[in-house]
Amino acid sequence: VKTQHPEPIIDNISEAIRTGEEFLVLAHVNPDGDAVGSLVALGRVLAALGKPRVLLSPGRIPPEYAFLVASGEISLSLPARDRWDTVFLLDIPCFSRLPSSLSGQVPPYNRLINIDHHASNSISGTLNWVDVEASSVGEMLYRLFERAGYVISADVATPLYAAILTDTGSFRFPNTTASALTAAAQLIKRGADAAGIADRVYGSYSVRKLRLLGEAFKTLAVCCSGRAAFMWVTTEMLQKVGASLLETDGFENFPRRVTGVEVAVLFKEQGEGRDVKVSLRSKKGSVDVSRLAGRFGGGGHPGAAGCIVAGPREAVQEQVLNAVAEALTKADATGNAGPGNTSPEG
Ligand SMILES: [Mn+2]
Repeated sequence: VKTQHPEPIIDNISEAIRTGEEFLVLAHVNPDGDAVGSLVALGRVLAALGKPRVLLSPGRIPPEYAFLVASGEISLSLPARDRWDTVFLLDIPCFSRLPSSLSGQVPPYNRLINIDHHASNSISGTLNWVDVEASSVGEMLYRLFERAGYVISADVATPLYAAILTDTGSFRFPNTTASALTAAAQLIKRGADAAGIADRVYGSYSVRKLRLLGEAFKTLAVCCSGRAAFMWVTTEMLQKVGASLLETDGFENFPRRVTGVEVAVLFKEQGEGRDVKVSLRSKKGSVDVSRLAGRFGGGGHPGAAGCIVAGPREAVQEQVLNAVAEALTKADATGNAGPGNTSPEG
């Protein structure tokens, strides 16, 4: 008999699934692969258990993750209920990241179950399972399903594998742990097609998206003596190639690839002269970018974070790059380092 560590929180969650009558499952707005994959996988396990459930749309699904979702599987609006029996929050560190259709509020519930891997998680549910060591919520759900003895069919293994694949940046970021790879290996055994999923996620860019990337690359620059790199996606670029902001998913990984860079920044203008979404990545763990993002009202993980800064562009760039420079100087002074979780800010 394999000895398992006692994990009371996981057992409490599986008990809540067993006894729950009706479930509402939520994942964060601007969904990434972990949000979409976790949402769909939990929905399918609840379906296999014969549990009534609603998966509320976290917002428009980026095209590279659309293959994970079956038609009609996600509800665009919340059906009317006085009260939900059990509400799941997946990969949601704070109420401001709830699907925007909820206007920052969880509808009335009997039980709120919070499953996340963000260190910044500030939600106090009925049951809270926040594992900052986990690569992704997908990995956590794999552990939950395995421990609870639920059947992990190929249609559950596929979205969970996609969640782990994308939150580890294709098994490249420091959160690529033995535990993440073990989960991924087990999911392949359960029918996840690793090459097929990677091809759908990374090998299916539209020509438009690649042209937009080309435009963005023209703005790639380094600063802070080569220790930081940044890149822009502007409204003009989107108009020029006929693309939308949805097609910029994954762009934040490119400035991160520059040799010697410790902090990478992607600026995405949210409309002409409007707010700018800033994605921050820390490459070597010298800077905790969740703190940097926090200075602008955002958040995330030490290795991957984001914030929204009010335009215009020049001012945003100056403020953010000044903060990056300060953080690098501070890192030199304190010798701060750590592995850091560089999964996407979701
Ligand atoms: Mn995640």
